[in-house]
Amino acid sequence: AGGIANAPAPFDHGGVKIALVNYLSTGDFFQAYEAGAQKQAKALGIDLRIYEGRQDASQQRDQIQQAIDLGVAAIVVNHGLPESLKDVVQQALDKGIKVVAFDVDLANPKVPQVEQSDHDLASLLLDQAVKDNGETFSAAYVYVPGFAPLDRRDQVWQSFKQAHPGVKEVARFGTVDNQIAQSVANEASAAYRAHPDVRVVFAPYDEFARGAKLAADEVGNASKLRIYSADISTADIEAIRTPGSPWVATAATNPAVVGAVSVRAAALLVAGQDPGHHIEIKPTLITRDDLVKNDIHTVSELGAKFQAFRKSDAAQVAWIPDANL
Ligand code: SR1
Repeated sequence: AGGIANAPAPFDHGGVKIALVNYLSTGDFFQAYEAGAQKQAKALGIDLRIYEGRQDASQQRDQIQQAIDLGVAAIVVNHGLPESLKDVVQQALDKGIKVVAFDVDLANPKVPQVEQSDHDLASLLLDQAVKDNGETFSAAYVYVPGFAPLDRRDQVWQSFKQAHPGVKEVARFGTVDNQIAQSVANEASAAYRAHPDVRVVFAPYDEFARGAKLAADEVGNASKLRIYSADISTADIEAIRTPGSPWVATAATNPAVVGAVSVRAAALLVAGQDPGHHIEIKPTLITRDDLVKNDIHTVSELGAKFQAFRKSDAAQVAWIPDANL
């Protein structure tokens, strides 16, 4: 790949190798994240090596080791289990390789952390849940501990319940076993049958919301439920828009933008520039009413309405070309 005129070294010559090492790769969010990372890499003349994630901590460690051996200039670590990554990431840093983490807290001052402002994301959803359902309702909560974004969203859910004593969490379940949506649907069906009073499902990951919706369709309680999720994809938009769908709102960024930001942060480090330690991409609340009123069917149509779905200023400087997402 060629160099970029007026870019600092080594981007003025091109051919910079960067690795994107994933823990999770399946599902709309992660596919769009990778596509955004790839587009930003192309615009920067970066040779991006993508290592697929199979939710396997030891495989992810091996892949980081492989990236080190390949002599990459930087590694973007996308999700993962901190305890299995910290030492191998330190080995990369010791060799002068730059590291950026998306949604995994490596607790290392040399590793910038990219996140989607998860506290804001959960607050937007829960404020909307109160607007739609009032202060008193029985809720089902979909959660799997150990994932940084889900843990941050969980902190907001715990404080929300304390501040809203009329909200009762009557069921909690969750899994990231493949296929995630179908596995969650199996658990959700059992929960809906055991707790017919559930009116709200807080499912802050789109695969969870898809499962919660599938279960409602199967159990036949969709007309009594409202599901609040995180994330957005074109398939999610169609599921939310379906007449009678219980999935009424989501709080989301464009994952392609998040992927592009992650690569830009790595590029800045490689160029000896500081992207900041905490890099946040702010989410937007999207309700079914917004989608229907504005006749939005795809993520790119969403971008026409909300600027935040087209680009972010995070880790952006003049010499970095637009990713053209
Ligand atoms: C299993 S963690 C899933 C979350 O990671 C990203 O932050 C997405 O927003 C998704 O909800």
